[in-house]
Amino acid sequence: MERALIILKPDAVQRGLVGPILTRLEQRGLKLQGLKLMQVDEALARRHYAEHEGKGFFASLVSYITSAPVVVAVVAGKPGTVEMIRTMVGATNPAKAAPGTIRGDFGVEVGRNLIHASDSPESGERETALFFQAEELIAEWSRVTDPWIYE
Ligand code: IDP
Ligand code: MG
Repeated sequence: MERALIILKPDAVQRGLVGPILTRLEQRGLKLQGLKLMQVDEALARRHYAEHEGKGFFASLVSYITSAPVVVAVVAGKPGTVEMIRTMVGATNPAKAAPGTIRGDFGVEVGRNLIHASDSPESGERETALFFQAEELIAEWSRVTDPWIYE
């Protein structure tokens, strides 16, 4: 199994898009391992986005992600899942994201792009550990639909 950390950013929560966005991931057949509402503090935001420190948008990114509650989820599937989720999420700038993607269907601006998704299996593990304690996750559970999703 491979997993991604998903953050439904403050704009997604404020706009009432938690359900519609999670529905897309569920409908695809992906399996939840963790899910919670939380407020990200500045320290966590800076660690999560450490790769962007020093860039012009870093301060506004930290301010955006800490501005109101977010919903975080860990979503798992077979190898290739992280890349598949990134395809579902769409380009970083919603104005350039393809229709049918989450950002392409719900957003218009890069500073309000609704969702974070890990960009590699390694990021998925690193980010999951940043946002969830081990006891908050259920890594192995069976679903009656599993054989109807995976051959
Ligand atoms: P990603 O979320 O598609 O992986 P990254 O390049 O990792 O995109 O950037 C992280 C986040 O930083 C983006 O989702 C977006 O919220 C913000 N961001 C990236 N580039 C810009 C920019 O040019 N202006 C404003 N915000 C940006
Ligand atoms: Mg990224």
